[in-house]
Amino acid sequence: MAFDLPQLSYAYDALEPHIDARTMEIHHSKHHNGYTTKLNGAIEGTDLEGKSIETILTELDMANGAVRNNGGGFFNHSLFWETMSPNGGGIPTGALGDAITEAYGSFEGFKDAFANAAATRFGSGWAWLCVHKGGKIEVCSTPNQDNPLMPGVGCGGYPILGLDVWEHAYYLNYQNRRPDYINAFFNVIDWSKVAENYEANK
Ligand code: MN3
Repeated sequence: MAFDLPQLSYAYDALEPHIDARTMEIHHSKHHNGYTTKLNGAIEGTDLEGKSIETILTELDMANGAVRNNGGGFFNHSLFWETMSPNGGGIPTGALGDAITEAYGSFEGFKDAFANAAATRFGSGWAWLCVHKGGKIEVCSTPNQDNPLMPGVGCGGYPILGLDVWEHAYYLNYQNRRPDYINAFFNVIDWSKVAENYEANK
């Protein structure tokens, strides 16, 4: 019962010019594939084998570096790919749109908070939009491949949107200009998928 590298629902060049094809190819076929293979190696023959990735991360022993890094890497990238689309962008509506307005005053207020979380994450990590039980949303960030499902990361709820701010996610196209990459990300966010994640986990 090993984990499989998820296939993308769009081509590597589909998110251009916002995210370039070469970055997408390396990111998915090398980085994400590597996390997947190493996660499978780390859980093989242990009592974690056969559990869902959500259960593995929620119950994680944070001292288990191999599962923390590679289980996080597997989950985080899977969420990342599925919440982007060549037809993305725009502004969320419905219950998710309402929750964003309630928490941040407006979509622009949310965008500023999310972009700030992504820009100020020192070194490598992720920015998140999470939903808490009851429907409240929260923006936060974590280092490395940690994520909000893991215990004690100081960032709670269920992640429904994540932005990878490791240099491997943007360096070929944006070099050191992380804020430009963050801004471009908003053009490819698939808000219908994020809303689906919100409804499923609120
Ligand atoms: Mn990455």
